[in-house]
Amino acid sequence: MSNGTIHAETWSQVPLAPPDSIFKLSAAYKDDTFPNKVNLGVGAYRDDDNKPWVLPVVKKATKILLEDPNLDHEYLPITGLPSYTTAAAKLILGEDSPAIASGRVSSAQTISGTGANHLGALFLSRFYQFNGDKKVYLSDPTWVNHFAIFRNVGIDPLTYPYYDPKTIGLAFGAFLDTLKSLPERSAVLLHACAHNPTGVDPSREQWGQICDVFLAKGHYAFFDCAYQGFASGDLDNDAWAVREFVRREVPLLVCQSFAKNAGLYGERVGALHIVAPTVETAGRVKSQLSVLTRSEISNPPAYGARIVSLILNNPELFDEWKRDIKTMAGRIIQMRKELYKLLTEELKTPGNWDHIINQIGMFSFTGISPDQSQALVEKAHVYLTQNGRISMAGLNSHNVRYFAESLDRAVRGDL
Ligand code: PLA
Repeated sequence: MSNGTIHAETWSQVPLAPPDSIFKLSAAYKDDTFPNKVNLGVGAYRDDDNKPWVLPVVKKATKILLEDPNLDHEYLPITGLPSYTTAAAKLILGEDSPAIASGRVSSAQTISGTGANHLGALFLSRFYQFNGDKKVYLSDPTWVNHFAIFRNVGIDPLTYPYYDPKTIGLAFGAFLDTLKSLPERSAVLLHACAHNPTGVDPSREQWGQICDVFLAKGHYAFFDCAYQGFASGDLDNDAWAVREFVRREVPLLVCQSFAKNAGLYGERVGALHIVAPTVETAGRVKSQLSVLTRSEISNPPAYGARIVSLILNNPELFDEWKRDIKTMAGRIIQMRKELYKLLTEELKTPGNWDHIINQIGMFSFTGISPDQSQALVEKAHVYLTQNGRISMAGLNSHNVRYFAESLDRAVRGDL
């Protein structure tokens, strides 16, 4: 039965969605013909010539992989490449992790960090014994996609105070008080390191106090770790909070991504690790991760996981990778220093800019207003998210001065 009217009305009720707040910036930047345009939107590493950087260790691993006579294109197991997930768990939880030693970690390979967040959220939605309605508490602010990821699986995302605009730092007192006031056994998302978008992380002492509250209230820690290595340049350092929570036996899971630290953005290499209280529980958890994965993606993509597996399981490649990470983290730290110097010493931009050097990781939360951000995009061809977040990796020795001058003018209202 063909009916033109019905056909024309199909999907007529679908509302037009706005473009993605982060990826729309990459598209606009690409289309912009202004020679001095600057892309500080998406958190993707660029070298000093503004080029995507294929890590030398990734090039080596790729060569090994392609020359392997046994390479085939079969399906991976449903929960992923075992040599990858096992090594990935060790990378985040630690070589000597008590949870790994006692067989209490259930790991599944995921479609990068986003897939790990999704699978973790889906697992919680199905199996977590929520204290009342399904809710998760996210830092205010957080990676904007967290909201949609939890809503997609029927978990209501709420926020806890995290960032204090007055100090451009952590709102630690309010954060801790809120954790204490939440219902027992609340699910709380924590950024493992290099908080996105603020670049503000708790100190070790503060993490200790956060952990105390999690234990006292029986909260569930949903760790998102998309930037291991990017905060300090050291993989172990950046995993400290997660390992401390595991050591103190807070119930938790970790979402892991190799997009940033291995520069494998498009390969979508990630993992979800759920730390269970017993080996027996871990087995049941893993069986359900398998069922969920099977119905959603059947089994994960092989290529990126094979590359990361080669790097993690070969001591020489692993050492080389650590050097590559230091190169990336080091360049970002250098850019922080240069930007800070330009704003404070040369341009004498009004305001305090200490946060530029105090914040860590891929991003800086500049503290400028949405209007000032908008002016930078529209008038200076500097692309950044409306909340004033800049991806430090988009700055380099050639454009940092142009950016500093544009920011200075935006702050003075001269753009
Ligand atoms: N978690 C956090 C906190 C992130 O910032 C990102 C990526 C992810 C997870 C997911 O990354 P993946 O799926 O690529 O592993 N955030 C980026 C990109 C870099 C994005 O928005 O997807 C960002 O610019 O915020």
